[in-house]
This record gives sequence, C-alpha cells and structure tokens, in this order.
Amino acid sequence: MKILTLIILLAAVLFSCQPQQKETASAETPQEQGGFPFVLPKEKPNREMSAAMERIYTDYEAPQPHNNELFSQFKYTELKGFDYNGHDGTISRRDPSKILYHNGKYYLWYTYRNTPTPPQGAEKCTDEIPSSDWDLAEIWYATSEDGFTWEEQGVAIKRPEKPIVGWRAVTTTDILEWEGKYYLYYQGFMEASGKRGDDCPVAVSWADSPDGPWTPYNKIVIPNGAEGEWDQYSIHDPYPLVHDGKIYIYYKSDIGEKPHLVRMQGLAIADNPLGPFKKHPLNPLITSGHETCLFPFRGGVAALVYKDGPEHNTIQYADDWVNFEIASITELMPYAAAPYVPDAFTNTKDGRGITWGMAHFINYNNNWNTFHSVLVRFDCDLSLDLHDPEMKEHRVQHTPAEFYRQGLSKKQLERIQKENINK
Ligand code: AAL
Repeated sequence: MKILTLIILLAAVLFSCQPQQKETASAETPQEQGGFPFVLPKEKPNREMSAAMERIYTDYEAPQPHNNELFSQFKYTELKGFDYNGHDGTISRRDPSKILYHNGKYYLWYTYRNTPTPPQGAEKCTDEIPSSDWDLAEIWYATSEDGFTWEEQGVAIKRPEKPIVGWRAVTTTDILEWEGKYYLYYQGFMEASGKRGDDCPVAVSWADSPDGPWTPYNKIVIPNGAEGEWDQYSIHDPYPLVHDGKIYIYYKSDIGEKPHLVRMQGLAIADNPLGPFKKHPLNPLITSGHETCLFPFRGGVAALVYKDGPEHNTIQYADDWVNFEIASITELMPYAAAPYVPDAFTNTKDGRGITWGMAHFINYNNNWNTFHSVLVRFDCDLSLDLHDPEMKEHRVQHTPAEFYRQGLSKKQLERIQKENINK
C-alpha cells in the first residue's frame, strides 16, 4: 500500500513540474482549424495565430487603423500673422507651447529669436551672434480667435541678467494653469548651445494672467541629473500636465555624444508648481521622440513620439502615465507638436484627446546659411469626440518629387558605381 501511495505522489509531483503547455487558443491544431476567415474579425478570434496576427488584437486598440482612436494622419496649414524678415534667417519662431483658451482667445507661447545674423555655430557666436537657432532667444506670445490667424503680442519672458538661470537664452516653453495662476516652464541656458552640448536645466515664471506680467522664480526648478546619469546635461522640452492632483512634467534629455545622440523622455512630479520636483525612478519612460507632446486619454496619457529613436513615428499610451506601449504607427508627424488640450489641467480621469495644435518647420529654407524655423498648424483626429474618416486613412500621399528629393548622396553614388565596376 505504501509503495502505491508513493508512486501516486511521485507521479503527481512529476506532472506538476511539466512546463505548462502554452494554452492554445483552441484544442484544434493549426492544420485542423482551417484557413483564416475572409472578413477580418473585429475581436480576437479563438484560434492559433502568428505573432503578427496576435499583435493586432493585443497591442493596438483596434486591428485596423481606421477604427483605432489613437491612430491619425496629420494635416498642415500655413499660419497668418507672423513676419520672418523674408526668411533670411534673422527671425525664428519655434518650439511652441500647448495652446491655452482664455476669455475667448487662444494663447500660444514660443521661442523667438531676432538676431543680426542667422546662427553661426558655437565657435563663431558672440553676445550678439547666435550659436544655434534657439541661442540668444526669448519667449514671446501670440493670440488668435481661430487658430489660423495669429496676432503677435510681444515678449513674455526676457533673458535675465547674468548669472541668473536663462541669461544666455530662455527657450522651449510650456504652460501650466494651476489654482488660478499661470506658470511658464522653459529651458534656461547659461552658455551658448553647442559649447559642450545643448546643456541647460529648467526654470519657471508665473503670472496672474496669461498676458503677464511674468515673475521669474530665478532658480532652477528641474535640475540636471547627477554626474553620469542619463539627464546630467540637458533637461529639454518641459511639458506640464495635471494628473492625480499633482503636476506631471515630462521632459527630454540628450544621452551620449554626437553623432549618436540618444534622445529619451523622463518625468518629474511635484505637488507645487515651484517644486520640489521628484524625478520618476523608472526614468527614462519613453525611448524615442524629441519634443514629445502628451495628452490625457481615457484614464491614461497618450504621447506623440516622432523624429528620433527606435520607436519614432509612433503614438504611444500609458494607462498608468508611466509605462508606455505603442498604440499605433503613423507618419508625417508634427515636429515639436504642441496641441490644444482642453483637459490638460482638469485632473481628468476621462481624457478626451486632441484635434489640432501648433508645430514647427526647422531649417525652413533647407539652407544652413539662413537657418530659422517657422510655426505651423496641424490638425488630426486623436479625439474620442470626433470621427473624421479622412484623418484615419492609412496612406499619406507623397509626390514623386518628394521621393526624388530624398536622393542618393554623392558618397552613396560613388559606392554603387564602384560595386558595378568590381562586378
Ligand atoms: C528643440 C528642443 C529643445 C532643444 C532645442 C531647442 O527641438 O528639443 O529646444 O534644446 O531643440
């Protein structure tokens, strides 16, 4: 009897140690389950599928872009009301803020450079000659009634006296509305960009009205990381939202050295607009992107991740505002997108999304000798309250001229000709 009990116990233990067979979607083998159905099921079918087929049901909001609330195309419109000195490179407007709606008008803040020459690089810059497109810049603002025609109002944040943070340039700002006051966070440069790198911390000013006057805090509000940490040199693109009754500021940092800079996004959280801001222990939170914009979406937050990194040209989503997943893949995304986010500061748990905003075109003439940037409007359908089928089209039409413009370089042509000769 004892031997029988022992055998049963042994068998039970052995069986329980077997690796759990991946539970197949159905008892049938792939061969037995027949071909995939002609009409793509809206819900995940109960059958074994390839990794790619699994993915469109598990990773994205919908198996097809046209019914994915976090997929959109982007449409662009030239703005009226801004003068660029004939695009000679002496005036630049770039890195717009989120748009604020106040007393029947839209408000927009941005980096404004107006210098005797276009940027001349870190070696040739002086106290009047800029090193880069955002060197020696101030923060200006404009208002609009329709988001297409803008009236420039003038300076909001001037460069302070040396050695106050931002004395060289105050740039790349974004707006927070908190308990009836307004806060502009911005990069505060204390050396010309490009001397070592694009190095700066973040500073802040506040006002009782979006029209100012703005009182500078005159201290660093989000400091650089410690030596050797990912964000030791640059805290770029401060982007405030309100979540969980706190101020969430997402930001970019440039990791590593040129020519292989890696740009990633982090998060700093505070209970008070003037800090102290605590950086999230899981930083960096987004592995790609550049001036990354975000917006509350349902209970989480969505991000437009474009330009740089392994996951560029994606729209991402984090249910917990920290751990981002790819929600869709798109193209021709707005540079330095700065949307109108009606629920950016409402501490919402039901974010409705976005339909338009501002962005910029850098190096507008595609000529480094007259480098300057120009603001532009984008429209999209990343909103739970809009259904615009044109924005959900998979394909963006490019003319052959656009493809030819991305032609082979001289070096690439020479390589190909050499290969032909050596055949
Ligand atoms: C922008 C932003 C920051 C950088 C520079 C000006 O695209 O990432 O603001 O410092 O470029």
